[in-house]
Amino acid sequence: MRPTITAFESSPDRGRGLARDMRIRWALEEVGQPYDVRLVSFAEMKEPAHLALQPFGQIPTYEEGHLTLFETGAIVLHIAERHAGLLPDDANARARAIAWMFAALNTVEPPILDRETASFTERDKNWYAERVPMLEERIRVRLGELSRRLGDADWLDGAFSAGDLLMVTVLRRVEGSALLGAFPNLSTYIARGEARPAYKRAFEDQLAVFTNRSPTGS
Ligand SMILES: N[C@@H](CCC(=O)N[C@@H](CS)C(=O)NCC(=O)O)C(=O)O
Repeated sequence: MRPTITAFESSPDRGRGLARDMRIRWALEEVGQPYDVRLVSFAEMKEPAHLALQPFGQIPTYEEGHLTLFETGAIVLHIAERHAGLLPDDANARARAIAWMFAALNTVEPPILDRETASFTERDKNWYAERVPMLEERIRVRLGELSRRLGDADWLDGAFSAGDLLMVTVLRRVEGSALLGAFPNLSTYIARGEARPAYKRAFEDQLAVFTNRSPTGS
């Protein structure tokens, strides 16, 4: 059954692919599952119809027949469990790939989001200048740990998995920043993810929302 996801009608990143619908688009492209996209405005996201799908008034959501899901981790896991290509067949390797999905969202993303949120909401506060180096140091620690574990491998644990998909989308939030500069293997890792044909199709489709180009045909 063809799923429908929601995405920003007007994303603050103007199509840089940082909005989290990108994770779902990429996962669906990886497994070759066509999908529809319903664009929602910020106002609509806070209205009862959308809150029934996503209790926190956010995107993305995922509807497939009688199933409605929210939370990108849960949605990517659902897609990965029902299609080949995003999780290994071996039970232990599969469990490790799922652990990397959690690591991306629970361990690596939080310090990156803390820094982002502070830059949006605390910039005018007198403590901001003092707080930023501390927030950046927390990110640096995590990136260092991840960089050491990745080493010169292509992916986090064997073949590309849903764990890599989520990790790359998380790391893209600091792409181009000095924070990532100290970890060239992470920059190469992101580039490796971005070079995947499925990533490119997903990226073009989310960008098309802003440039009014036709989607690639998902
Ligand atoms: N943990 C959620 C986070 C969802 C989220 O933060 N979505 C953002 C867009 S990327 C959003 O809808 N922001 C608007 C808002 O929170 O009002 C997930 O992974 O799905």
